[in-house]
Amino acid sequence: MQQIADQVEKMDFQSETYKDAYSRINAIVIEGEQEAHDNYIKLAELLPTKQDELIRLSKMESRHKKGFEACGRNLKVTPDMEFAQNFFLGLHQNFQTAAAAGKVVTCLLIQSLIIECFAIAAYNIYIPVADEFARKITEGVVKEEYSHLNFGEVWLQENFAESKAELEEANRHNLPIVWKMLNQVADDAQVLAMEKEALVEDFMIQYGEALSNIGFTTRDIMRLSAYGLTA
Ligand code: Y39
Ligand code: FE
Ligand code: FE
Ligand code: FE
Repeated sequence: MQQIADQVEKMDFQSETYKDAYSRINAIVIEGEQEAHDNYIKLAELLPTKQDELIRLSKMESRHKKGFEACGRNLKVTPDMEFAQNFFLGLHQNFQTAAAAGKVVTCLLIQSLIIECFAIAAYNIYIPVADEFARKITEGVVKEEYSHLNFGEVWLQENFAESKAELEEANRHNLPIVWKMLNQVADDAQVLAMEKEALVEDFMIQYGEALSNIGFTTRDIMRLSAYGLTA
C-alpha cells in the first residue's frame, strides 16, 4: 500500500500523457454506464416480475454516468466517446441479439455477470490511484455495482437448472471478448497506474465467485474461465 501511495504522490493528473489516456478510459466508463442503464431497462421488459428492481438499477447506472462525466470535467478532459462505442460494440451487439430473441439468461450473463465484474475489477484497481475527486465518486459507485452483480447471481441461482446450458454457451461467446477489451485498454490503464495483471486477477476472482454462487462446481468454473484466455 505504501508503494501505491508513493506512486500516486508522483502522479501528474494534469500531464498531457495522463489526460490523453484518461480521455479514452473515462469515455469507456461513461459509455459503459450508459449501456448498463439501457441494458437494465431492456431486462425490465424481459423480466416483468422484476421490473421495479431493474428500473431502480437502471437509474443507479444513470447516476454513475453523471458521476464519471464530472470526473472528466474535473480534469478538463474531453471523453473520446467514439472510441468507447467501438470498445463496447462486441458485447453490445451480443446483448441486442440475445434481447431480440428473448434470451434473458444470455442478457443477464453479459450485463450482470461479465460487465459488472469488469466494472468492479476496474473500479477497485482505480480507487487507490485515482485523483481525490474521482476516488470519492468511484468509491460510491463500486458499492452499487456489487448489488447489480448480486441481482444477476440471485436470479441465475434460482433458475440454475434451466439456465445452465445457455450460460455455458453465452460464456463461450462473450468471455473471449472481455480479454480482447482488456488487452485493448491495457496501455491506457498503465498510464493511470492500473496494472493489467491486477485487472485480470480481480476480474477472475469476481467472476469465479459469481459462477460459484450461481451453482457451478469448481471444475465447471475452471473450464468456463479458460475460454478465450489467449485472445
Ligand atoms: O454496470 C456498470 O456500471 C458497468 C458499466 C460499467 C462498466 C465500466 C467498464 C469499466 C471498464 C474500464 C476499463 C478500465 C481499465
Ligand atoms: Fe454502474
Ligand atoms: Fe452496474
Ligand atoms: Fe454457439
